[in-house]
Amino acid sequence: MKPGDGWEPMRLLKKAGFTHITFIDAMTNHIGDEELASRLAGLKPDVIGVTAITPSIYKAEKVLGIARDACPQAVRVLGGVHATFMYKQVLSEAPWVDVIVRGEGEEIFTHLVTAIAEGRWPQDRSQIKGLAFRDGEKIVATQAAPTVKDFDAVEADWSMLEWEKYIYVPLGVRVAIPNMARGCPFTCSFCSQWKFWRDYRVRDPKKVVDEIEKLVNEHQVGFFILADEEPTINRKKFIQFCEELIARGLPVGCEWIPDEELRAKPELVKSMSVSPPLGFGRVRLVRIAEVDLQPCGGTHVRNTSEIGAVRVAKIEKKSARTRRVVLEFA
Ligand code: B12
Ligand code: SF4
Repeated sequence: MKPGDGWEPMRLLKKAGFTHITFIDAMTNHIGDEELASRLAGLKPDVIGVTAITPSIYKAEKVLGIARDACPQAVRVLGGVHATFMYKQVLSEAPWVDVIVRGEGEEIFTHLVTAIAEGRWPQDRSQIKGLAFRDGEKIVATQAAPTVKDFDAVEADWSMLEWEKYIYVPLGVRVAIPNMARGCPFTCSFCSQWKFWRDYRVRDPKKVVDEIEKLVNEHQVGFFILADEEPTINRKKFIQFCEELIARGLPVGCEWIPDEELRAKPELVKSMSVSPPLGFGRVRLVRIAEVDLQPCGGTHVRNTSEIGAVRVAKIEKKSARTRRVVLEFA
């Protein structure tokens, strides 16, 4: 797992009173099978949840196989995009998976864990929406659960992470993936995302910036990837998001590095068409708090709020994957 992967459900679980949660990131911590088995046996959990995208599905199935041997009393749950679509195949090839949570995990997982805690598992499982499980030789999928309607309330439980382990290598800073939107208004035939999230929902940009600010202040995160398929589709919200970020008044500072260091770190150059002035022995880098660091020889404000109010004038499509956001003074 990496920051963002599948753990929004944890926050809702805690809210529902299930506070005894342990998060194990076996991938990041290079935890081998034996060590994992002994940690699970020591924890004696009631429920074990694992996430997977397609490339990690066999590993995830194996982890739940280890869980079956290490703590057979626990209910073994698999969630995430692969199992959601491929539940028949997964339950056939890994019959030790007790149940699959299909789609958004927050509410379904809370209903499932509540049923387990109240002793209603497995007899009530067919009443819980959004599940798939084996019933003898049959594979049963219950009715699809509704999507999460109060998307603004969705915020990951970032306190569960050992932050020093989640580094965006090119910049050497901590990385997080806040959720800005779910779904997509388009329906490209090759894409799973609109089908997975179903309703297209965008969070209140102010709340996303609040979350980013908290991640910067509380966990010293320096790099963000927005979990959002196409942030510029909802222009109004994306513009609000940019304006809100600017309005937070993040400090702007300067640092100097030798020319050789910049040559060794080409990733610091973000604007392909403007190369930084080399040949003077050292290059000035401009740092905007933990948000940005790049070479620039021009004049700068000390704080983004000194710029005053700005608005996004237009968003130009420069290529299939690149947008230019043009700002102007309000
Ligand atoms: C940001 C991102 C990245 C980032 C960070 C990845 C990371 N590991 O965090 C980067 C750029 C590194 C990346 C890389 C890759 N990515 Co990517 N990525 C995304 C993106 C845009 C957002 C991920 C996210 O944070 N989503 C928000 C979280 C909350 O969603 P979620 O994890 O699915 O969890 C929800 C449910 O699935 C469920 N759930 C999930 N797990 C569990 C577990 C339990 C027990 C329960 C109950 C519920 C549950 O509940 C959650 C809340 O509702 C998604 C698309 C998307 N919008 O999700 C693609 C996506 C996950 N990536 C995808 C792919 C293919 C990859 C790569 C394999 C690409 C490649 N060829 O290299 C690599 C794999 C890297 C890796 N080892 O993880 C695909 C996976 C498709 C598939 N068939 O599985 C996706 C879905 C995009 C797509 N449609 O193509 N990715
Ligand atoms: S996320 Fe991208 S590829 Fe998928 S439906 Fe939307 S526009 Fe198409």
